[in-house]
Amino acid sequence: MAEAFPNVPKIPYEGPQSKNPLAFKHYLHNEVIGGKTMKEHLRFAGAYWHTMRNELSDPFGVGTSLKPWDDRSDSVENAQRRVGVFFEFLDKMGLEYYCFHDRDVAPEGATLSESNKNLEAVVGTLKEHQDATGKKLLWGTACLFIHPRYMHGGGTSCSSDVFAYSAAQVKAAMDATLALGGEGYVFWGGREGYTTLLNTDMKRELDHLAKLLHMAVDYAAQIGFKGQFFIEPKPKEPTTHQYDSDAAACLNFLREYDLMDHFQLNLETNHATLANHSMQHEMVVARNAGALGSVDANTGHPQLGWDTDQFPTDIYLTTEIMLELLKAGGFKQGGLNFDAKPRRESFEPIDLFHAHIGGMDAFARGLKIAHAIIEDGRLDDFVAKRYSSWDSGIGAKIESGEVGFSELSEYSLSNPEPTVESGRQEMLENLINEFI
Ligand code: XUL
Ligand code: CO
Repeated sequence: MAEAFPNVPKIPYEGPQSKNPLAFKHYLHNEVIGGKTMKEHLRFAGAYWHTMRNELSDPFGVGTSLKPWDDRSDSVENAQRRVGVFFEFLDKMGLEYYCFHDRDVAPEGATLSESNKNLEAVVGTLKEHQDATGKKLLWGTACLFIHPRYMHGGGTSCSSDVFAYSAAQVKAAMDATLALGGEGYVFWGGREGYTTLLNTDMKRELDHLAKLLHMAVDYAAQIGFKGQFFIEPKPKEPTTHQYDSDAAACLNFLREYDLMDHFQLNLETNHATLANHSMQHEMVVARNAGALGSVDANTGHPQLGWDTDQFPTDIYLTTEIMLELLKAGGFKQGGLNFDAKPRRESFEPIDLFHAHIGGMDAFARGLKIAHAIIEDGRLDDFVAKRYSSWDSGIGAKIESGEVGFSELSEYSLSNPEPTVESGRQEMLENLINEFI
């Protein structure tokens, strides 16, 4: 097949002085930072749905994206041709991993059995390209939100037939993920939420969602799928309220339904923003629960209140993400998946390259800066010192459970008024800026 991007070379590293828009300025895949290469730390993945399938439409206008290789038909041949283009893209970008939904890679057929056959055919093509290039599948997932049958949800639909269909679709997507050696499998609750409580039995819907996840865990054991399951929190869009609204809500759900041993979180920056949290907040919540699994790397726009899925370019953001990730010991089966699309006005194939270069460079800088901040030690020392009253004396007794209200009343009555120290937020913000 002729190249889809004949004018784009394999993106080289040229360093910070380079003015070449098709070169990395900071991402040098084999540069070692703290004992691991950048590639090993960052585990970048390309998102099939945005890169190959996003037409860049918005509610007021049709798609603008130019994809000369795509005949826009729903044929399996067209789907298979896209795979070749995608792997050329991954190769030229130096992306080691990719992620997909079943329906991005293969067309939905007239029946479930036709859809399954289409998926199997395209999985065969994906496998051939993986084998030929060494690229790997980070995670797979099932699209339980586009087709009208899922208007009331998949696992949380009011219809038990739709639940059954969802299970069938997840089964096929898990089979595909296993066949491709996927390192993970994601559940993003596409329409698992409600539009109005007037027609909703929330308890029943949540019970059913948990059933679907338990079935997935059982099926993984049955087929020998060793990948990590992830839940991806998001508070709204498309529904008014999504049950997996943020990291804390997901963790509560996983604990309530005895799923903590089987799931970690796949956190997405734009979803954190929609939940009125910072991404760092979501990362800390997940890390504290030992459930920081994977990251969908993107960002929203401060003036737009929706899921704009922009490429991450903010160095403060990538630094915060990498700080939390390094503290969590890095990725195991997760990675940094660019769940992001160029703007509608950036409609040419070359824009896909600029977008990913920017995101990868921003994370390379975030990694270097976060590593330097940790090595420097002043930030961690400050926090440790701030809590040092808990390391001995009365603090240690409280933490170990040796004392209760009576002892603490006695203690406070016999001691002077407590003194407290400044939180030094501004000093710490300046400290971070020393490294940016
Ligand atoms: C939607 C979203 C999804 C998931 C996978 O906002 O982030 O693309 O990442 O279903
Ligand atoms: Co996502």
